[in-house]
Amino acid sequence: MKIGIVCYPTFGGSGVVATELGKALAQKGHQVHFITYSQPARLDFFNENLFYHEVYIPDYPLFHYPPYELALASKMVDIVKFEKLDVLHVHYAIPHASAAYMAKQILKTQNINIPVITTLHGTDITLVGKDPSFEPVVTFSINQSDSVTSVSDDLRVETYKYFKVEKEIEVIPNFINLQRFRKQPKEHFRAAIAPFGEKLLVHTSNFRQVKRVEDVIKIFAEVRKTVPSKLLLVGDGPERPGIEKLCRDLNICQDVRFLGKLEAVEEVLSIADLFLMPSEKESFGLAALEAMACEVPVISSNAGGIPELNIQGVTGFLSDIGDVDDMVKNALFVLKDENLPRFKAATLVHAQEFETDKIVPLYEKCYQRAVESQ
Ligand code: GMT
Repeated sequence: MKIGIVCYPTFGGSGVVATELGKALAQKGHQVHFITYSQPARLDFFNENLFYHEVYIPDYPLFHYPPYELALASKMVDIVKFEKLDVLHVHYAIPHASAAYMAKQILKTQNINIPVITTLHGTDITLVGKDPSFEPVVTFSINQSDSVTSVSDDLRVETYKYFKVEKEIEVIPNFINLQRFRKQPKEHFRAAIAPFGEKLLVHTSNFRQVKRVEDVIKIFAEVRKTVPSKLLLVGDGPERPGIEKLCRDLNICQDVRFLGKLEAVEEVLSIADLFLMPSEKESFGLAALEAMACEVPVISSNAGGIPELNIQGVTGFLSDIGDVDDMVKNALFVLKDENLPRFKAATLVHAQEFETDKIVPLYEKCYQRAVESQ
């Protein structure tokens, strides 16, 4: 098939999932066309089936807000026509689903029928989407999509709760490339970071409020009182200055390393003993799946779709949002030498259920159905 993929080309979860999906589809012989405003972060190699079309947004002094959605819709029209695409798959409802609707209507006037698949990723529903400034457009464009998928059952339920959606939403969970995300022999790295055999705790995120990075620090500050340990923080974002200050106030800076936006996160995960995800909201929790694939147990909140991924007492533990004491208790339990190997082994077994080869065919079937029903 010839598939157009629209996404945010950043390190954010939705962009990562869309890019990994495109790469997996290209490997299976489909022709995949990315339509984005810059090169997707993980699309940094050559493959004969992968194409990248940049959305150019003209600047004009009149535009206080450059009309990205219009430029995107125009680009979709152009690429669908010129490349003869079979299907358009847009990731993240705002503004991709509404831009796709506009493109579809324009193409209809030229007797071209293109099915649109919208994948909901989380914040497009639970945070920004339900804001009254966007809600009517989000509801409309979800209902106008030919197929709608969500990355967890919780997100599907939330979507029905907040929007008058008449469409059936198919749950297709996120997936993981186990060739890339696997425990690698990086003991030299571990020896450098934790020379006295300290345990390594890791958190990766975009350091936005919703991730509750403050809880990560509070959990770590308690854990290190009992278990000699270090904390590695991967990623960057608006909360970072406050988090750095908190580390200073708690006098734990010597045991906390800010690694910034690392591309090879699997190398850090390879030496980790515990992954912390105390998020306020999380439709799926892709970062936790990446950790599990590298055999790292997860201490998380029970927000959103996390319980569909992190299995209580098996791959880690879940606590109520903000219940730092419970997370500390659970972390100390998992980190015990007699418990850790069992949890590590279980995470890998569970991550295998989300392997690329098991999930990508679900998208292929979805495309096929959408094309056939045109
Ligand atoms: O978590 C973020 O802030 C980024 C966000 C995004 O839209 O890129 O991630 C969302 O989509 C990911 C991929 O499907 C999910 O794994 C994340 O759980 C989800 N984030 C939230 O729901 C807060």
